[in-house]
Amino acid sequence: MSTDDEPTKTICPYCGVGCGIAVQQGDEPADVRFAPWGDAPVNEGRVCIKGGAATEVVAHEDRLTEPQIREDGELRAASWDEALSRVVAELERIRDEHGPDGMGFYSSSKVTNEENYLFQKLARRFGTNNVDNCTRMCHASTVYALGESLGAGAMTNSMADLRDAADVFWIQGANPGEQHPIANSQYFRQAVLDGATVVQVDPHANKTTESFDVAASDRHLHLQLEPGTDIPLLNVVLKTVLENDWVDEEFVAERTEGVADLRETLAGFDKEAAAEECGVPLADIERAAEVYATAENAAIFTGMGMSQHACGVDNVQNEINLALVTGNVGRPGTGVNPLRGQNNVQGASDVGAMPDVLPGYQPVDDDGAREGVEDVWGFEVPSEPGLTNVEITHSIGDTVHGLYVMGENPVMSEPNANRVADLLDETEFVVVQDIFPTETVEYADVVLPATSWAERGGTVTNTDRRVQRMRGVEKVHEETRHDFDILTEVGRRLFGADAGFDFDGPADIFAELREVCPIYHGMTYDALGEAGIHWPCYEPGDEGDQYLYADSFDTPSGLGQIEGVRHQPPRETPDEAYPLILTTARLEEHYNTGTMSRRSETLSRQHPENFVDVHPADAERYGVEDGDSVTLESRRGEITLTAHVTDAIKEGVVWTTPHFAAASGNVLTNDALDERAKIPEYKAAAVDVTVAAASDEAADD
Ligand SMILES: Nc1nc2c(c(=O)[nH]1)N[C@H]1C(S)=C(S)[C@@H](COP(=O)(O)OP(=O)(O)OC[C@H]3O[C@@H](n4cnc5c(=O)[nH]c(N)nc54)[C@H](O)[C@@H]3O)O[C@H]1N2
Ligand SMILES: Nc1nc2c(c(=O)[nH]1)N[C@H]1C(S)=C(S)[C@@H](COP(=O)(O)OP(=O)(O)OC[C@H]3O[C@@H](n4cnc5c(=O)[nH]c(N)nc54)[C@H](O)[C@@H]3O)O[C@H]1N2
Ligand code: SF4
Ligand SMILES: [Mo]
Repeated sequence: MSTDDEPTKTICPYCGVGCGIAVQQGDEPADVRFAPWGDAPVNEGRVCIKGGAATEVVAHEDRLTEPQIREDGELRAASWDEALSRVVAELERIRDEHGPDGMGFYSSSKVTNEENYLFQKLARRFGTNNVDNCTRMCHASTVYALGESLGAGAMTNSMADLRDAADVFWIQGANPGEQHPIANSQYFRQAVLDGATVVQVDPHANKTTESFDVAASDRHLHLQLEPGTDIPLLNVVLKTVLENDWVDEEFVAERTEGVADLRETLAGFDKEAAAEECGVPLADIERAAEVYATAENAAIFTGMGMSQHACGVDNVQNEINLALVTGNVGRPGTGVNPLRGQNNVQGASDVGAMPDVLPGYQPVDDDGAREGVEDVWGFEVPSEPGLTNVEITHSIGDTVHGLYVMGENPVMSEPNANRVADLLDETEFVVVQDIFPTETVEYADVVLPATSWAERGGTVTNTDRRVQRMRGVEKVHEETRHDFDILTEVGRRLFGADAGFDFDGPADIFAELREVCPIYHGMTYDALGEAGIHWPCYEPGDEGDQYLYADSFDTPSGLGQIEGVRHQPPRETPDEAYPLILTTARLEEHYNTGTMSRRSETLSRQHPENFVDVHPADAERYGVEDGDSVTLESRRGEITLTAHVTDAIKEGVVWTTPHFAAASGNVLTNDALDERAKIPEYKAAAVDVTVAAASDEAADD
């Protein structure tokens, strides 16, 4: 390809906003540069710092460039034939010795719909439903609550209608200013400039706070609560709504059920005591309740601060309660809106890379649904739901003995990382298919090098359900293979030719995918064009609604489900030995386990290493000064990192990130799971802080 060629239009590999960007390849394949895509549908040419820097990692010197096999403890280069033969032999051995449920398959929100589709089909053809993707660690609880109470585990509204119609943004446990920057700047900020009010519920001040000037404005509010107290906070809000007759009685009567249960739950509820538990003045919560409940259109954004708790489902249920009692669902500018994480987390789930559902969220234990899919696939699908990804890890050595890890880095992303490392060490066989030598690769028996996001085509689905096409430039490294090529080859070797893995690229795979995935059925690969199509798209020409539930909910009764919930403290709370609450969250310039962002010069400049935010009062209590090297210790391990003393964080709470291998936040986190959604409690653990070494400056004083 020469420099005269038109840039290749594709989709940003980072977050779920789904911005269009273009890639320009020079005469050398490794010369891969960013180019703007001016009329891209979601972002119209604008990108955040990550989108602009995305091409920096494509030809990075650390890329995995050839297959590897572990021999005498060391990884060595191997041919594709040798590596794939080993994978197939080990998978067959594990199936013979332990049965098909002896394998766990981690799928990836970083790869396309077609690749996720192939991967879950491979797991199911192998005979197991033990297949999951990172949505489990992310919005599993949100998806569960929204699915049960409204109908679909997705945003109720779209970025565009929220921009045009919302009068209030209630942002709880989400930081769109850093995690979904273009949604924030191009959509939500417009509404705020037009007069919308922001209520932010977060223990930490961040760029969302800054971008709306929340602290300085009389209009906006920041409720800086203690982590894990979102249920009592929302119960104060709900009780205030009930007391003041801010209930939308007509909506509640016609469109919901369960309000009596909510009234009963809140009957003896003590607002004063609850506010104290949250660490937020009661008057502030009451004012926030009034702002939300008296607005014409009020929208809720919900993020990891809500979902990543052992009570994650109930956290989100309480937001649903608030939206339903005030009639804030089913119109533009309202609803309960999870901004999805990775660029294809929505799609990975849509196409069935989950242990309990087939493509299109058809339950695996529904005989009719299974038969429909089996007719197309030509093999029997196991009828029992499989294990979720964290459950797979926790079952290693018990029922699970082998792992196929595609585009995930569980050694860093799962909670209680030291335990995860020990378990992976015990696993009989691990194959990792990635683009970089991740921390998980250190436990791999076979490493399969994939091409990166910029080098291949396929489709991805963004946070407001828009299915868009990615397009690839020429491969940078000859020996790498596209994930879809690797998977079709593994499928053919495991199950033979004509066993359902003979595909000729993404368009061919998409054609089968739409046969078994009703919500994608009306789309064709060609019809997606440059604008993409929103699901649900049952028949050609359908275009998914901008907002859901205008007339009814997709629940068995057609009514929205209200259900009172009570405070459940985090599984681990502070005590004398571990007196502080740790929460972990993200930075704008880094991305998840950092495999890509740490390798980008532009992105790693701002925060080259991990740090912990400590409140000035806690700093004084524990003798910590800004810049000190401190040790954070939990019951599960310890890390050493730099202290930032700042009142951006609530007193009694410390805040760090999961982005850095050298001081990985997940060494400390608790692996307690929400019972229903199985999401881990990344957002609350008890820790202790001690000074490891004073900063130079402090030492000089
Ligand atoms: N720059 C960047 N963008 C990303 C990512 C990234 O790593 N970097 N990751 C992507 C992914 S996979 C995801 S899922 C999304 C996540 O996007 P968000 O949902 O915004 O995720 P976080 O930053 O983890 O957490 C959001 C906020 O929750 C707050 N919080 C912590 N504990 C609590 C609590 O108990 N209650 C409340 N109310 N708030 C709490 C944190 O202080 C933080 O400000 O971002 C996506 N976009
Ligand atoms: N403490 C704490 N831990 C957390 C969170 C938190 O808030 N706090 N958040 C959780 C959340 S929301 C999420 S989503 C998870 C994310 O957990 P993971 O999905 O494990 O983390 P990523 O760093 O996104 O890993 C993606 C992997 O895909 C690889 N990759 C990129 N492109 C390709 C490709 O084209 N092909 C292949 N085969 N591989 C590719 C990358 O190199 C990387 O290794 O982390 C969770 N962990
Ligand atoms: S907002 Fe998300 S999709 Fe858009 S450029 Fe930034 S990281 Fe990429
Ligand atoms: Mo995520």
